[in-house]
Amino acid sequence: MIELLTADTPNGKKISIMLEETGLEYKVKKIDIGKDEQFKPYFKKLSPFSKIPVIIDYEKKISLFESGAILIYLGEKSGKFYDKEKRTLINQWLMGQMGYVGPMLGQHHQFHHYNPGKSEFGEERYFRISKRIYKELDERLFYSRFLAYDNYSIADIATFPWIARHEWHDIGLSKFKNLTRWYNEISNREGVKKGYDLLKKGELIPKV
Ligand SMILES: N[C@@H](CCC(=O)N[C@@H](CS)C(=O)NCC(=O)O)C(=O)O
Repeated sequence: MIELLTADTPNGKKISIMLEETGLEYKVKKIDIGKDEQFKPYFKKLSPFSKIPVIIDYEKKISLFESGAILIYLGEKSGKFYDKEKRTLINQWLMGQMGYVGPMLGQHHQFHHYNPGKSEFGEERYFRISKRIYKELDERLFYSRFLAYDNYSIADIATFPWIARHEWHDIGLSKFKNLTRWYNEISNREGVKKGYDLLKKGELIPKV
C-alpha cells in the first residue's frame, strides 16, 4: 500500500495519475496547503522543503518527496512508463518539466491568474515564457508522438497536469495542433481521468 500525501495541484495530480495508471494500490491523504499544513513538523520530516507531493511506501518502509523522484520510483517499482532502454531520453523531458515547464507555468499562474494587475513585469515575463513553452512542446510533438519518444512515459505524466491548466494560461491551446493532439490522447486515458480527480470531487479534465 502506498499513501499519497498531496493537494489538488498539477504537482499533486502527477502522482495520482501515475498511481492510477500503474494500478498500484494507494490511498490519498489531503494536505491543506492553504492552511499551512505543509509546515507541520510531521510533514516537514517527510518533505524538507514543506512541499507536496510525498509518498510513503509501506511495503518498502520508505517515504519520498519531489514529484520527479516519485515518478521515477513508481516507474521502477511498477515496471511501467519508464522503459529501461529509454531512460536517457525520458530523463531529459522529465527534468525539463521539473526545472522549466512546471516552475515557469507556475509563475504564470501566480501573476496572470491569481494576482493580475500587481506586477506588469511579472505578468509579461511569465506570459511570454509560457507562450514559448507551448511553442517548444508543440515543436517537439510534431516530431514525436509523446515527449520523450514514441511511447507514453513519466515525462508525459509529469507535463500533462500543467497543460491541463490551459484555461488559466490564456494562450489558446487549440492553436498548437501537435500539443492539442497529445493533450487529447492523454485526456482520454482512463487512469488519467481517475488520477486527475484525485479528491474524488467529480473533477473533469478541461477540454480544448
Ligand atoms: N519541485 C517540487 C515542487 C512541489 C510544489 O511546488 N508543491 C507546491 C504545491 S504544487 C507546494 O507544496 N506548495 C506549498 C508551499 O510551498 O508552501 C515537486 O515537483 O514535487
